[in-house]
Amino acid sequence: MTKPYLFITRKLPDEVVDPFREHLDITMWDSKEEAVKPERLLKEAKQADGLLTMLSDSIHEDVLRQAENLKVVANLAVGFDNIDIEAAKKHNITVTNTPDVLTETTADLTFGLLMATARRMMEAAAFVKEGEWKHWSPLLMAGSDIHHKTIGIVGMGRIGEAVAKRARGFDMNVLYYNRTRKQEVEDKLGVEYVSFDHLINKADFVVSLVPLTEETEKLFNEVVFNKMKREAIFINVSRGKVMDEKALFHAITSGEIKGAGLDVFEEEPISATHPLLSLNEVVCLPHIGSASRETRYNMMKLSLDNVLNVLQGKDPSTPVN
Ligand code: 8YV
Repeated sequence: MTKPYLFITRKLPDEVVDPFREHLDITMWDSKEEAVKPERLLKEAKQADGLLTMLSDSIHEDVLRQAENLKVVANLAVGFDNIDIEAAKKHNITVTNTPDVLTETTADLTFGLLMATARRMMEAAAFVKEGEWKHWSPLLMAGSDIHHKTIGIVGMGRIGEAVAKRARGFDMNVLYYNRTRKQEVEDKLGVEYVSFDHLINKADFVVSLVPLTEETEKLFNEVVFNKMKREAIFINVSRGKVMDEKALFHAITSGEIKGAGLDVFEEEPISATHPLLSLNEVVCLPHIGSASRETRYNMMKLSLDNVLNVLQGKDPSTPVN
């Protein structure tokens, strides 16, 4: 009997993929540098039973319509804004994601980025490395305190809750805004539900953890940055398109806010000439929220399990649609 065909849009480690070869005929895109080209992706989608995709693969209606055998798209991410979920439903294609396994790891990175930005760690490390540390002075690389400050979390999902837990460990006052109020999180962690405007006005650290949707696109814009405290630090670990980068650049350079820690950008990857990279007050990371070895292995394993389950007629453990 022929095995179902799975195309994986990046090279994953053989030790993760090989055990699945017993049940699946698997091809992986093998360039380590380049993303799979849309033409190749379409060609594969037309013949595949399953696709294992990354955020940078755009799986839109046009691909799904032509993918006659396709039964499952397993996205190696908790977010799925790269996939047209409505079109997948229409064509009876199951979409899965990787929630839970990346929650704590992404919260670690979020808090680390907040600390690195507030305490100017990247700037200070570069200062030492470049041989600039010639003497001590009272305000050398002085940053902002974190403990006992107010953090405003926009988007109280699983990762939001895990960030709130870390913030409480630092004796921070935690405000949050979410479409729906989370009473159980309030009871458990002593966090306070406020309006978006209140949060923007009061928070010393504004942390974006919202998914990218029509409602959240450019949610953090000129008007919003303008309402933040002058000492506020903006942290974005969700999606670049929820912020207006030009407005952010302007807000920092004109002193409307203090700085930003960014793991995501409007268009990724960014080049070395990106204007935000020229600012000492901004720490930029290459979208590594979930990038610990342990978590990435768990995400890959979960995605492959989801593919196999769907192709064997079983329910995947983390379906989106
Ligand atoms: C991705 C992410 O895992 O899960 C998400 O939604 O943004 C990251 O954790 C990473 O970009 C790989 O696709």
